[in-house]
Amino acid sequence: MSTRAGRRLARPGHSRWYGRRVPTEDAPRYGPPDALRSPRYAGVKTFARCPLVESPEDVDVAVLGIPFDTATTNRPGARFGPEAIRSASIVLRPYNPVQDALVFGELSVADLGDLSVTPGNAEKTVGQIAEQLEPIVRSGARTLCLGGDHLVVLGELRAYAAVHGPLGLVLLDAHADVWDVYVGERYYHGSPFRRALEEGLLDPSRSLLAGMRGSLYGPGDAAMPTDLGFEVITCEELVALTPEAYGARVRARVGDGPLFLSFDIDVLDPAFAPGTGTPEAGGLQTREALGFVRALRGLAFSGYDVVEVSPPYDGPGQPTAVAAANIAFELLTLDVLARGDSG
Ligand SMILES: [Mn+2]
Repeated sequence: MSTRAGRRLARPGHSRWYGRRVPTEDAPRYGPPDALRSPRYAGVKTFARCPLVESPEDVDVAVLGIPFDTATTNRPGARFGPEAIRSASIVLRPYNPVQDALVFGELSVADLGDLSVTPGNAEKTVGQIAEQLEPIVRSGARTLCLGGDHLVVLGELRAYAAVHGPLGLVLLDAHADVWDVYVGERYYHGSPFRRALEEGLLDPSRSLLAGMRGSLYGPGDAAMPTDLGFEVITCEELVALTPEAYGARVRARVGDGPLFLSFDIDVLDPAFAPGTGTPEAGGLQTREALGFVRALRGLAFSGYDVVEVSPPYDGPGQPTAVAAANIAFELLTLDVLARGDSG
């Protein structure tokens, strides 16, 4: 790269790879390049074609992959989830018409690459995730993490709680993930929220878990999350609610204080999201899930994730990864709607 090109590409409002991004002087520093100058399928597959950067400086939302699936109990493969979601995300356009939000253009969004993990060591990996995320959280950026099996959220919550204190949790998931021990292991993808409670990372009285369904180990399992202080909306109840009614339930529950939103792709029916670690029949359609997420507009979340995408089990056309990428876009939209363009 010539010196002149280096200066040109370093200017705010420019992408490293594709040249000029948004034709205004006060545009945020980072965002996807203009697809009318280079097609959306071109280039390195970062999230939504946002630039790959190392520092959270000038970043409103940092997208990170967590390529880890050691804590999976059934179908592995979520270690490849970030890569698949990134590939599916390249066709995201800047504007969300349903929410009337110019996501890329109001938010500075960058892909900060993948976190370091240790395949085969779940407990160590949780610590690594927390250690790597905490400085990004301290910088003031929100994070949108792409899993990875659901245990990764424990590392995310450690980082956020270290900065903000205990968080309210809004969870969309087929499972409450509050089981205790599985085949002798305390750190697995069915236990992160029980571990988070034990560590004081969550405020269950400000948390609402929705979408739970499927067979259980015994009659006591269904009451487990409520016994721990969480509110639960089962999938059977959820599908009978309008998105607005669901949004009202969440608002009534979470009150004021820091919030985290975790979206497990297995809340979708396996017909819509076959590529996941623990599929459960009778879930949401992709369209319904988008509606429930959109109904959270106005809530200010500190962090977000989309987890449990397992590409080896995905179908032709990668419907699971496509759904995950679009859910991620809705999460970014929530961030715009909650904060405006100031980040
Ligand atoms: Mn889960």
